[in-house]
Amino acid sequence: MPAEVSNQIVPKTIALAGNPNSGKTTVFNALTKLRQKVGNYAGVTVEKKTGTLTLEGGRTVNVLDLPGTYSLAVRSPDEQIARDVLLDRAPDTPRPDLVVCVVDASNIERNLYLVCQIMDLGLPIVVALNMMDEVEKQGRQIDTGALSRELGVPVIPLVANQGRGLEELKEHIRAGVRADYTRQWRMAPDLEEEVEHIVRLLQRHEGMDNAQAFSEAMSIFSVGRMSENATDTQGKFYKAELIEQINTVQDRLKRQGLRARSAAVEARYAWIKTIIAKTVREPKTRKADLTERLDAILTHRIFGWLFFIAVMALMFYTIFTIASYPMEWIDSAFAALAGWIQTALPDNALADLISNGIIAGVGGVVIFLPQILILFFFIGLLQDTGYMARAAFIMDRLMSKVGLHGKSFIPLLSSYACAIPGVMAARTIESRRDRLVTVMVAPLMSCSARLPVYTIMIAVLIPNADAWEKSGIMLLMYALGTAGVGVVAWIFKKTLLKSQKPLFIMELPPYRMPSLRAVLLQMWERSRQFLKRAGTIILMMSVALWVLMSFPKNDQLPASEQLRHSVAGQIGTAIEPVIKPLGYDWRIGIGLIGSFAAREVFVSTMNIVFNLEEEAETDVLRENFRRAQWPDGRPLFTPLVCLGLMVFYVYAMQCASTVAVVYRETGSWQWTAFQILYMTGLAYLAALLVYQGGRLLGFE
Ligand SMILES: Nc1nc2c(ncn2[C@@H]2O[C@H](COP(=O)(O)OP(=O)(O)OP(=O)(O)O)[C@@H](O)[C@H]2O)c(=O)[nH]1
Ligand SMILES: [Mg+2]
Repeated sequence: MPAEVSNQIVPKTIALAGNPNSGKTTVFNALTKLRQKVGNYAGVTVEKKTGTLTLEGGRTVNVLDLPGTYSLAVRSPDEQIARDVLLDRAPDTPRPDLVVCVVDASNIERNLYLVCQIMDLGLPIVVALNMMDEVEKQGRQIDTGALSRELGVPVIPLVANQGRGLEELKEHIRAGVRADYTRQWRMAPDLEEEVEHIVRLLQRHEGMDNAQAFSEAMSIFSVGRMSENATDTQGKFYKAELIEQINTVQDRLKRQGLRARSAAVEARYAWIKTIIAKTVREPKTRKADLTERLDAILTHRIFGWLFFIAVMALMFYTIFTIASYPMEWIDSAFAALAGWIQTALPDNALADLISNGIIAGVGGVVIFLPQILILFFFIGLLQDTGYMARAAFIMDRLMSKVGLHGKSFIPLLSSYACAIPGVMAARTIESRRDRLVTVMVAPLMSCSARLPVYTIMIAVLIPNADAWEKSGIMLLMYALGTAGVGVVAWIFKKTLLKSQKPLFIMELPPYRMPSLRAVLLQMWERSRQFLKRAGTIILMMSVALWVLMSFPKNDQLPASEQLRHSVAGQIGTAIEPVIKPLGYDWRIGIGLIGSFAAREVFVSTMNIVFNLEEEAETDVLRENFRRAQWPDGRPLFTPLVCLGLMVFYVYAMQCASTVAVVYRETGSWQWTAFQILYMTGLAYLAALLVYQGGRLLGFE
């Protein structure tokens, strides 16, 4: 083995680091064959993910996908995760022995800043120069060989989403790596001298190596004068003697008006500029590209909104039209299954549980799978084209009035799909208070689990409506949720969580052709979760509710009275006085209580309710709804009740999984409990307003 490669090591753990939206997860998925979510906006990955890369020859390497970050000076929790791993402060993760810096080559200058900071850590580095296709489109040329020589680290051009360059990257990992570059950027000589002084102190007192000591010195400078109980990046306490000496240096710098931190930023950028000048050739002429032309319309003050509303309306229209066919197939399949069970099994409690409990409950929810698929097809398109970031941008204009900024909108828009990723995406927000406000309001956005409830209520409300009318009502529900977010956030910002209006910094990524794979992947992933919910939480709730609705059996009572005297019926009856002002009877009460576990459970519960009731002549829920009556013969599901129920589900926090995630992300059961209470209260008031207000106006 030649001497010069003898100190190369084959890495055991590699980390993918880079700016947000530079393609880290795309590279990660390609290396590990996993399917983590990618999307064309900043802040898709907010947790670190681990996978395994199998190299030619069978050797395996751990791969870490990190959240994107612009610099190692941390501002938000997701960036903190990336920084902790790189500085070896993450207790559960070994320090990577190779960092693959994924660089968005079409934004090379800004991206190299992080590369430069990571180089200061002294770890072996490979630069994965991604998005080379976009560089070509821009008409620029990057001399990757020269770039590698100038930086002193390997540079591998990549088009990760087409799989180009990945073999070279793997080959590089296999061949082994080492850190044999030196820092090339320099600050003013007297500053350098002082930095050097501290580096020597750290080496002597703390036993750090040169690179460790340097990055430690830079972070000491960024904090300023050290306190008595300062700790190093490993969390170890500094010796008092060392702190004193370091503070002497800091004081001296201050007297001379030298600012190490900003000097380092400038020096890094100056170095990057010289590298860019030597390695990047700009096109002679530049015309406005597609992104700029599209954005002139799509982020326009008026047209931007019109387009957004049109997209949403189209989405719902498709959901109502195309989805209705497969929904009918699923429905008849379940009906056939239930019929077969009834004939195949003797007429006993088990048959009843299967056909009236499980099939009615789970089947009643699974029917909605086609709608969920279509919803996620659209959401996937919006995310992968880059339109999502524009939607956040136009919303920002409105929402800055209530004190929320654009960064809250990615979490909120994600909550249209599901509040869980939405709440987690709030990690990208720097200010703790703004993060908390976002978490508190995110579940008010209508998620996919509301779809079944809305759909069924709309079908009862306007039986003969066409798909456009149905879409209109659906759009209204989504708008009500979004408006609720605005109002509630505004109140929070005025009262409990006062903070300054944050600066709006959000990147608008270029529009990209959506990758069909990424969209299909998300549809698949989401449907899997939806079906898993149906098979677990909904199944369990269906069985539990069936038991509560079937027992105790009372032979003295006529069959039609059995349900009412069951445990569930008695609970429903007990809360009837509370919900009667909303126009609901005890049967709806059972549905409301059941759906505290998950919103879809409302639909499955009502299915079970009407299947158990003797007079039910049909399995079709909306028919049963239309036929349901109060004891005095008045119809139960009047238009106002349907509308009120929808509005109730717009605002109510009926989702145990979201509650769990909110608790995890806020770390506070007080805030978690508060959220459940305020949302339930809001839901009740809104439904009351619809029902009683509507009656005052003469509707029924
Ligand atoms: N044109 C082009 N697009 C790419 C390339 N690599 C990734 N993309 C797209 O860029 C977008 C961002 O990719 P991600 O892999 O989610 O980026 P990330 O760095 O993980 O982003 P965060 O998790 O938000 O930090 C996605 O829409 C990808 O499909 C590439 O080489 N060329
Ligand atoms: Mg990512």
